[in-house]
Amino acid sequence: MKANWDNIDAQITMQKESLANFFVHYLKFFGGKDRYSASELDVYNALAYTIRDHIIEKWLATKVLYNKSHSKRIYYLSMEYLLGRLFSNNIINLGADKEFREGLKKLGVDWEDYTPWERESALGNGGLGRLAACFLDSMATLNLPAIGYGLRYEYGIFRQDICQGYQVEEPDEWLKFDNIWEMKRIEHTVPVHFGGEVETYHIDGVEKFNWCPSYTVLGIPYDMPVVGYGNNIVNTLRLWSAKVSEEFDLQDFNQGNYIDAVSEKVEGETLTKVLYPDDRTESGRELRFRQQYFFVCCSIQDIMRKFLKESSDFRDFPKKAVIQLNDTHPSISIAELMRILVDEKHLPWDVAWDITRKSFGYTNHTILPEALEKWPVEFFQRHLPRHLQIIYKLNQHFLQEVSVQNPGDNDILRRMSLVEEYPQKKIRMAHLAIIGSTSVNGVSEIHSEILKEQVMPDFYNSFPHKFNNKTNGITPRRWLLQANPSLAKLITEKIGKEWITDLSQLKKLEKYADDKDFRKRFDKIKLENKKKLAKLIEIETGVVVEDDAIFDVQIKRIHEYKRQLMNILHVIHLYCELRDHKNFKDAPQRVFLFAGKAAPGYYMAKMIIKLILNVAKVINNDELIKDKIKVVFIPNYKVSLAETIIPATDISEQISTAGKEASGTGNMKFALNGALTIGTLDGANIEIMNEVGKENIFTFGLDIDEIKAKREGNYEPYQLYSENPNIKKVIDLIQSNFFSLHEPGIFEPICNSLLTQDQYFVFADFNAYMECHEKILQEYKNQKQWTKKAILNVARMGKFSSDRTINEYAADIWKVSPVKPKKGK
Ligand code: T68
Repeated sequence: MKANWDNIDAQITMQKESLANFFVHYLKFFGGKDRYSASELDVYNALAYTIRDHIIEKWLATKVLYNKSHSKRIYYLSMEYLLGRLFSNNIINLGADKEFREGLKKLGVDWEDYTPWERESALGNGGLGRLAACFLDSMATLNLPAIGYGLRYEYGIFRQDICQGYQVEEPDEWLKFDNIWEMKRIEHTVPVHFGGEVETYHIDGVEKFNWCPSYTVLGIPYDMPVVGYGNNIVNTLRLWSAKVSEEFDLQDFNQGNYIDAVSEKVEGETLTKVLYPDDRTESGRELRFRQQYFFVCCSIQDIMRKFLKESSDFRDFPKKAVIQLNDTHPSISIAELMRILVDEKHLPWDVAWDITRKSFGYTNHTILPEALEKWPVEFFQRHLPRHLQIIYKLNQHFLQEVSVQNPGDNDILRRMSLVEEYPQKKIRMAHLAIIGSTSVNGVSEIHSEILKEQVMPDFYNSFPHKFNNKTNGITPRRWLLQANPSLAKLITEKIGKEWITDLSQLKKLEKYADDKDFRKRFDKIKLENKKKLAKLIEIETGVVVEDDAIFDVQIKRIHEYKRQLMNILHVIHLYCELRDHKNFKDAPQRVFLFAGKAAPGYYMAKMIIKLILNVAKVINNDELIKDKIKVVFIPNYKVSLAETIIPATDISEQISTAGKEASGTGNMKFALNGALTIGTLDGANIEIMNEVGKENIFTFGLDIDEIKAKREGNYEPYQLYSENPNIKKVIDLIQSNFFSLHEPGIFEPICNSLLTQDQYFVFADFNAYMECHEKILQEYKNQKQWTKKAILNVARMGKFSSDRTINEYAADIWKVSPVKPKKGK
């Protein structure tokens, strides 16, 4: 009998009346549970499956819509996605919030009670991974035909435990229970080859290459839906998982080589076991290199498969596909696409190169030299011998062009080469990404300028047209609508709900900054959010803080350039002042809140955590200061924690050494939720200042030119220490073991590094930072003015929606327009 697809395709619409039935169905027949046996996790699962059904209808329809449109596709390649929890986000984006609540009412189930049961997806380190997640949300919301590609790490970023004040890393077993938001797509499994050697042969006198790899791993895709806000669009995030092919094993098994076969299998499957927890510092590990190729090879095959459904003429490829590289991590794609076009599709080299260059865009996220990826040539020789040949040939052609343009200048050849010769022969992945892309962008105005002027000036001179800026943004759906529902409601009540998809609408709030009643409600919401945070702090750390304290917050990866150290030194300074002058008056309590993970191998960062925790212990228990300061370090920073902390914050610490933070996106989330920023003139802080107005942000410290001058002059931190009594007092106190009575000397490396090098100019900016905080405290006393400023911050954050960012990528780089269903369909 022939299936009747018209009937099968008929949509099962999820009415609020039927929701309860779906839920009960899942709980009973899928979960096998009833009122006696169902746990909270079972209820969560049944709720999530119910929502998933709703999503799948739209997912299928979106695929049909895109296929019919024959539009060019956007392929976003990122080794990291920090999605956070998806349950609430999906419900909100579907617009099913109210239906779901009402539909389940008769069962007495409130879905919001079950959100903590979802295991958070944390397949990323920090800003770069979270940006990718915001971009997915915006691309879906803007009807852009985009697919995100990534890796399905079995273990995401480690869980951070604190043991006697030290960070301890524990595995993040996020897949331990069912992952309801993924669907295995076994039919799209692809092979990935490694190792072996390259044979040369000739056809009609033309030299050809045949890569004979030594082993093969399979890439199995798992698809996750990306729900657009209120537009019935559901895009796809495809994550690859590694598995060793069975036929391959069998050969070895049959030869009696059981142990080797099994260890090879384990070896192959370790490829996607774990996310590398090092952000910004390249650990240069071979497994990471293989992970990158595995990722790229799976994704490019999938992209090719999709392309071939549309056309068989590869010259059309750039018209049908654009591949955006999220940092250099997936940049081997450029060599991989060349290999496919030249070796497998037998296109002439120049034609292949033309296609390749037109198809890629590259986003740079950092200028820290230690984060610019370079892979040893021997890794290529061992695992990707053909790719190495291709890179050498690309380099040869490229350097020929450079030398034509710069006759006699050997130095420029050395600087621009894809190959670094000394001290070890390495491939410079950023150079490959630049020559292989149509567009190279930075993530804030200042960062894009630094990229052109200081990091890649030779490339900028050769290809000025490629370089551009795309200032980062954040999704207002997660970072306001979901994280701060009361504020979102107040805003909607005043200006309507258009701001959710057009954040520039927030401008209309400006007039309410002078409205007493509005300010009162705004303050009340902040206070409620603070109460929630105070509870969380007590649960997580045991520290009791006052609900109406000033919450001063620095939450982000722990890194010297981000200067958590300057923050805690300043806290120690305030503590000394309080002890010395006992000037408590009726000053409000100040809570200095920190959270963030340190890379497991980053000793200094770990010691900074230890210092914060030790200082917290002393200050929080010192009765002499009458609880005027509390210091809190909340362990295991993650997206869901940020969602509680940010809406409760008064002061957002964005204090990196000028020139070091490419953009920052936390800064945007705080300001959008009405926190005032204390920040350096770095990354997106500068653009935030330009939007909110100088009078509504607290900036301080050396700017990039001044930092540069200091670095080039002879900066002597020791002199600053001996001349500045505030700095001296703080450092002497640490060195006296006041905060480390039981572990004397443990903070010597920190003090030493500051006194002898102070690479990130903590001492140089200390006074300015201190004075800025004094100003903040004065201004906080005038609550009316403060709230006014906070409201103006919210009102002027329109620019920092990731919708704006993605619209710019789509228009300037990708040349892709939204795909909308035809009216009446
Ligand atoms: C961040 N970079 C930037 N890198 O530091 C931040 N690196 O200023 C910016 O806002 C953000 O990117 C988004 O553009 C990172 O987060 C990494 O996480 C990373 C991970 C692995 C290797 C290198």
